[in-house]
Amino acid sequence: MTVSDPAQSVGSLLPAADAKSAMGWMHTARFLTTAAQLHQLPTVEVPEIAFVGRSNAGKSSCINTLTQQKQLAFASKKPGRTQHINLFSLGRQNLTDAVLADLPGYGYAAVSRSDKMRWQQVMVNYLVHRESLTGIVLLCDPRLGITGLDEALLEVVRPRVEDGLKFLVLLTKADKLTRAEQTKALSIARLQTGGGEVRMFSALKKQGVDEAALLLWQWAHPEAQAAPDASA
Ligand SMILES: Nc1nc2c(ncn2[C@@H]2O[C@H](COP(=O)(O)OP(=O)(O)O)[C@@H](O)[C@H]2O)c(=O)[nH]1
Ligand SMILES: [Mg+2]
Repeated sequence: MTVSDPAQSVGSLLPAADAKSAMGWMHTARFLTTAAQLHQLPTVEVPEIAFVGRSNAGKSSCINTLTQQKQLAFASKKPGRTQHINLFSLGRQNLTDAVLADLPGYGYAAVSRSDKMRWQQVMVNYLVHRESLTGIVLLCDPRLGITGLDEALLEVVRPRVEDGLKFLVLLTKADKLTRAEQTKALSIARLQTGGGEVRMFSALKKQGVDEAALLLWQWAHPEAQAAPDASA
């Protein structure tokens, strides 16, 4: 199975999206497939954006909020899929123009050491070798900050980020922090990620949702950014 690039048929001069159309685009997300290993994933010829983070960081809530669909991350919770890479297609039917990848959360204490090692290997394999991988969204609970496991993941993807892989850190559950705590959490995370893109996000209060959707749309449609701004 191959998900091919619709760019040829759509044409390359896409108008730049606003937050509303980016949210509409996110809402088109639908389950594509699930796999336990990198080699079982279909070849994807459109940009693929992976969501990663510690278990309980708020990844499912974030994906549900961004796609405005309760049942989507539920697909990842089906028995047998919790340790799988789950792919979701984005774009109008038959015009898939991006894929979201939901990677299992790491750092869950109640998992055996051998399961952790096996999963780490799948994750590293995916992050290092997945050809269609265009961007990564790392979700962190700001009350924990960027932990050792998150840093290990950052280390794994560093060469690809230096090579142009897009990267966004979302500090989740912003509603649990005061304004001052949010500002502080942002500065610390920016320092820890070497000045990378870091934003606050709350699934509960819908904070940072439009901004994240717009950024992901731009990652998936780099050709649109280069197009002249009609409103200028
Ligand atoms: N207050 C608050 N709680 C959240 C938010 N996002 C997730 N949570 C809670 O954090 C816990 C873990 O969320 P979940 O999305 O399942 O995390 P995952 O394990 O990373 O997929 C759940 O109890 C959620 O209700 C948020 O924006 N605000
Ligand atoms: Mg989850």
